[in-house]
Amino acid sequence: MAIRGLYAIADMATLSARGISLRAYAEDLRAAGVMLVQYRDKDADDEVALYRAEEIGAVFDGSGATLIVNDRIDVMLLAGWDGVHVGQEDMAAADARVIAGDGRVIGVSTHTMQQVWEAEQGVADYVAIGPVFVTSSKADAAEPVGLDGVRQARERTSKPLVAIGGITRTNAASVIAAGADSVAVISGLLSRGEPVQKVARDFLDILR
Ligand code: TZP
Ligand code: MG
Repeated sequence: MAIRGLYAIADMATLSARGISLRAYAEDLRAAGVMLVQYRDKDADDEVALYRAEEIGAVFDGSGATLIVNDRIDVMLLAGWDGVHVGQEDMAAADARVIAGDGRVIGVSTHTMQQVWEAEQGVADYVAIGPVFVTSSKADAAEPVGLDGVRQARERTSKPLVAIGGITRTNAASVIAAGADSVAVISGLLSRGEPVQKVARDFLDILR
């Protein structure tokens, strides 16, 4: 499991709003060499979510990339994906571990230092802290924790630390310098007038 560098999120609501097809987005990420991808889809019913996961899976087949589903452990199992990401209001990481078994990746979202500490004690494989900066990709996002929040989270966990929220090519290096192992990005990969593949390559270069 390599939770480091660019963690590209395929957020279906964001892609739809921008008129980008999921397949085209996934193909761009793969062509750029992205090795860590999350499929996030808050609106799809079960059948559609599984279909979309399989579509992404087909694009990344043979790439060795780590594929993680947001929320839907059933989709992870049925699509044969590598892991699931759960938030504070989702299935507990310990319960996800019972279903997923030891061979899968479980990530957990945190928004406070107390939650980071709890995640450090628990069974999750990595800890996500955020939002780091202001974000418009999550309607119910908590207050940004800033770079200082990343530093404090780093002090509280030895697990791979993923930073999320408002991360761009401009601020990504500062987030890593603050202690994150990986940056999870939705809108920062979608720059009008620039191909996703190019933006993803920029991120990979910055994070190398
Ligand atoms: N959790 C905390 S912030 C966020 C999530 C899912 C959204 C990140 O999106 P963006 O566009 O990279 O700020
Ligand atoms: Mg969730």
